[in-house]
Formats: sequence, C-alpha cells, structure tokens
Amino acid sequence: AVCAEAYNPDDDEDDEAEPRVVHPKTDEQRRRLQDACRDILLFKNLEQEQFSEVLDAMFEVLVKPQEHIIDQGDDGDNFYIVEKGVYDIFVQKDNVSVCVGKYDNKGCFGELALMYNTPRAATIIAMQEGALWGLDRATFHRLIMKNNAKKRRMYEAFIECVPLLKSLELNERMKIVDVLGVRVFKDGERIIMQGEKADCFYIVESGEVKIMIKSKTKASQHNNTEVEVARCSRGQYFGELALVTNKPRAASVYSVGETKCLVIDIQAFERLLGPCMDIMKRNVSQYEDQLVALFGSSVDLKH
Ligand code: 1OR
Repeated sequence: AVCAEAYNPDDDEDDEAEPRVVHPKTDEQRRRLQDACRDILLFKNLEQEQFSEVLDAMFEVLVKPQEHIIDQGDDGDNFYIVEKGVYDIFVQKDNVSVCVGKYDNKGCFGELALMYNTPRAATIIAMQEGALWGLDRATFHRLIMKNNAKKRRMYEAFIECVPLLKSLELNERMKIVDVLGVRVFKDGERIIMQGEKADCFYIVESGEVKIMIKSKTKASQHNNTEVEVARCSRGQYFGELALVTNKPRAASVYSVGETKCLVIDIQAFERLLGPCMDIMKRNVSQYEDQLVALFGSSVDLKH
C-alpha cells in the first residue's frame, strides 16, 4: 500500500500547495516557546526561516496529572516539546506496561511515528500539571523531514567511519543521524560538568576535547584542582558513562580550540545504541585502569 511507504521529502514537489500553519502567540508565549526550543536537537540545524515557521506553527497544550499525551499503537498526530512538567515513558513488554524513562521539565517526544510512519512506539503520561508545545504532522514533515534529508547527506559519510557505530546496520546508523543535533563549542568552553545530571551523549566531529577529573582521593582535594585524564578527537565519543551507569557525570569536559560535536539525547541513546553497549562497557573498565594509574584508586568512578 502506498501509505506504508517511507516518506521521501525529495519527492515532495507540491510544497507551495501546503498551507502554512500559524497559531498566533502573545510575546510572552513566544518567549517561553523559544526558551523551550533552545536545546531541541531536531531543530539545531534548521535555517532561520524554517525555524521561525516551526515557531509559528507550534501551539500550546496544557496538561493535567495522569493525562495520556500519547498512547502506544496510535497513529501519530503531533510532535511535542516539553516546557514544564514530568512525563513518564511506558513501553509494553509481554503485555505489561513498563516505565522505561521520563522527561523531566525538558526534552521532546513523538517524532518517531511522524518520521517513519509507524504506530506510536511508547505511551507518554503527564505525572503532574504541565505545559507542552505541539507541532502538527504536516508541518513536521514539510520542515523537519526536509532538513533531515539534508542531515543524512551531510553526516552519512562521517557516521559510517565512527568506530563505535561499526556494529550497527546502515539503517540503524541513519536513525541516529535523524535525531542528532550539532553543537559548536568555543575554546575552553565547558561541555559537561562533573557531578551534574546527564542527559546527552557526544561524538566529536572536529576539534578536540579534554576530560578533567576532580579527585576525591588525592591532595588535590582541598584546592579542588582538576586533572586531565584523556582527550577525544574526530570520531571519538564521550558522555556515555553517566548514561550507562545512571550516575552523575564522573568528569568535566572542555573544548580545546573550537569543537564541533554531534549530540544525542538520553532517550535516543538508550533506544539506538543498545547494540554498542558492550564496546562502551569494555572501555569503561579501561577508564578504571587509567584512574588507578593516575590516582592510585578508581573510587572516583563509583560515586
Ligand atoms: P512516537 O511517535 O513513537 C512515542 O511516540 C514517543 O516516545 C516516541 O515517538 C519517542 O519520541 C518517545 N522507545 C520508543 N520511543 C520512545 C522511547 C523508547 N523513549 C521515548 N520515546 N525507549 C525508551 C528509551 C529511554 C526504548 C524502549 C525499549
């Protein structure tokens, strides 16, 4: 059936025929919306004009505790960005609904059914009163999918040669490209802070980062100095440890010169990088060896 075909934005020639969706907003609403969109990876490399069309088309959705925003198995209508509130993610496993994660006052969801023309892959329930911004399916297709086609062309070759992702199938790697965002960091800028809650994973596209640890075990304790433990450059990754261990960031990471990183959020990381978990775990035991060599113990990682 035609409707089962994957959407190909390059086939789209009746662009002009699609009416542009505009939901008028007050200045105050627009400000809140812009704030909520700041860290949305899917919007990161939209052209200015496309981005303001997205903002125009978004509409505010106020939700009550226990409200189902999305039910697994339904057709996809909207994409959502979290402005406020906590939302639990449930997935059916052997007929039981299991909570597999949550959005805590940030993030976005509902892109999968729109991108791949599939039924909703999870149920999303508001845990408290909250506010979301919705984007309709037609606008999502017209703007985000077009941009994703461009992203695939730009990053296909690079993603192919990231060692960590070698064990994935081509289409699994392309799904990573679909959801990643690109961020540029200035010389010396802190990308990750030790002790913070983790929500992203990074792959270096260009430049270099240094990984610094504040030791809890050394004399450096009282002057709080950081010790460099590693560097990462093109094709290497960082920020996975806290996502794998479910603990706060074990180190800080700084840009050395200007650095460009591909960024993947924690939900996409868990959904798409499962097959790479063994490689990452193997590398974690190397970190522990390095820490023993540096500090005489690896207790830093275990906290
Ligand atoms: P959607 O359009 O399918 C449900 O509607 C949304 O939940 C989905 O898009 C994602 O945006 C979001 N697996 C699938 N979808 C997820 C997941 C997820 N997490 C969030 N969504 N997993 C959990 C990863 C933390 C994998 C579970 C096996």
